[in-house]
Amino acid sequence: MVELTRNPSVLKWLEEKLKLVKPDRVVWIDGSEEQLAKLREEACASGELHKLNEELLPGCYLHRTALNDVARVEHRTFICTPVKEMAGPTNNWMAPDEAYALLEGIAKNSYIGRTAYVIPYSMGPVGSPFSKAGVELTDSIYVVLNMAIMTRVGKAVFDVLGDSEDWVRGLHCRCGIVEEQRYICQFPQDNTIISVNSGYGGNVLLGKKCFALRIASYQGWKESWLAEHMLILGVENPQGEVKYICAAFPSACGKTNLAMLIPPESYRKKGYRVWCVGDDISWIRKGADGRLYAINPENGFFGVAPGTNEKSNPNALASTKQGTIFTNVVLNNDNNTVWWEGLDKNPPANAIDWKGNAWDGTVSGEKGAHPNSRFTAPAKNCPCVSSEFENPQGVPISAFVFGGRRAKLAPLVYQAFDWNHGVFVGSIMASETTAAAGAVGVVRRDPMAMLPFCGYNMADYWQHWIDIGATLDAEKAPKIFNVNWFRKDEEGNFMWPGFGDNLRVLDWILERCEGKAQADETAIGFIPKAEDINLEGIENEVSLASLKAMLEVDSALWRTEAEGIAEFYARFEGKVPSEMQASLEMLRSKLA
Ligand code: GTP
Ligand code: SPV
Ligand code: MN
Repeated sequence: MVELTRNPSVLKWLEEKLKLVKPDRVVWIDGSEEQLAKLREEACASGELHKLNEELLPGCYLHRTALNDVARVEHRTFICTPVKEMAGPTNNWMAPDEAYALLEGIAKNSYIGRTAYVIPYSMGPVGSPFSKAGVELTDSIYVVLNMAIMTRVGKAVFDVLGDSEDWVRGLHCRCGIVEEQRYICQFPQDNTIISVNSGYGGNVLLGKKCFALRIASYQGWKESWLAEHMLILGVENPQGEVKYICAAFPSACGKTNLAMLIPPESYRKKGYRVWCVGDDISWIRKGADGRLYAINPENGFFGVAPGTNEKSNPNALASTKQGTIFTNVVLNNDNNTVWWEGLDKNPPANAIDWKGNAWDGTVSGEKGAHPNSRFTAPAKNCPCVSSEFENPQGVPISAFVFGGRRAKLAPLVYQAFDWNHGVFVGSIMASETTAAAGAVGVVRRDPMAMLPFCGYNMADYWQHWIDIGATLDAEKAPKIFNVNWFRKDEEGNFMWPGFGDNLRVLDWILERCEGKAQADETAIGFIPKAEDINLEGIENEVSLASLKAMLEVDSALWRTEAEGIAEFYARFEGKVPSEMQASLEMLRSKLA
């Protein structure tokens, strides 16, 4: 085996892990196209991947997971800190000793007859001051090929790491994909992740949720930065100035869509453009000029396929036209391409569904693609990828936007009174759950869209947000907002057209950041005057009356909500920062 590094901590860890899992052979991933091409071929030969039509989808592949392994498993995801209180009431917790014993027992000998792949990867541009290195040991070619799209992989990562011990250890073992033995464990104190018995996305691409959010949020707490479940986009105005926004929405609630939005025609004509820096994760630090800067630690998009189409998100669709791995979508046998619900109105008749069964989309009552089926696409494919995508210093952030799926209650948009109130606004996020986390449509609290991803006690995390704010000059601190694209009318229809039209709301947000647009002060925050949301071109779709209804603050509903928030805060047993308790009391008294 050709080792790619002499870093003693890497070699020692690998020796230990390889002794445990006992592979037949070890392959170091050097990041070369030649090596990846060989692995793709091997995966096709074994059936792990299916090669798609080279003319229509060059370099693209389809993969189907096991039927029991189609999404993250939050109930089997653990934060393993020395004491339970460090993980907090919103995380599953296991004592580190117990977790190591349990998982090493499962991992033991699990690579026998298989190949071990050693993946050195960087979250963030290699060598950026924001970036961090990881090594993932896996027995899955699918993981190698996905990591090669989602992160920067190869020898350069080791060259920058040198002999440092500051890298994240990640062990992934497919084992038998046994649901009852599936564990996704994070050990923040040890920079370590162990994932067993899964082959699905967020459970096994360890650079993503396990490292870039759970471990990184803990590192950020210790090192004074933030790791967030946020997209990053740039809005370019007709004068050519670009302002950047970070937005946190729960899984499958519109980050990829917003990050790549195409401005409505009236905006396009004026010269507005939107640039995508990231669609899922932000790492945020204070820059030398006192502003907050963000990078996207990833290098690709692991996006929700269903609903992605030429109208909803043409940029995402374009991103999947080459070098993409599709997971759990429909295979169209007629032309060896892929299909999913919401791609177009012509489901293939001669097809294979995500379960691997023959499927006729013209008659079948069942869905052909899994609701959480995904594409893994290189960021460089995206037609609107930002010129700042590789900028090692990141981009300066003007606004933070929080948002969830709320059929009622949350208005289309509102602005927090100040930073600390903004932390409160983020903390009270709630959303109807989606297929990304299993059960669909239940309202649950999801503070900052980080409920499944915060690697330590969420009360400490809120305090960390407040502490970061305290280091910022008020005029340099990003302004904080909340949006809700998902409000429904009495008949259950979405009231707001969403997608590209969301730029109309971002427009108001950026005007507020510049101190331009007007607003009304309400109990929950600043609400736009309906006339200030630009409806040019959609006047027939959205009436002023309907817009006013979307901006309404229903005091009775909010009073109930405030009690729900108080109950949620009570779970933290006195640890919720006093600034947030004060915001809750202020809300209650304003609503009374
Ligand atoms: P993760 O990758 O799971 O973190 O999710 P994401 O937040 O990137 O989700 P994505 O953008 O893929 O959202 C997918 C779902 O949100 C699809 O069902 C879309 O149809 C829906 N969606 C996105 N934007 C809008 C919108 O503006 N309005 C409405 N009504 N639905 C939207
Ligand atoms: C999410 O669920 O928020 C995702 C997909 O972005 S996964 O990588 O599977 O977590
Ligand atoms: Mn996500």
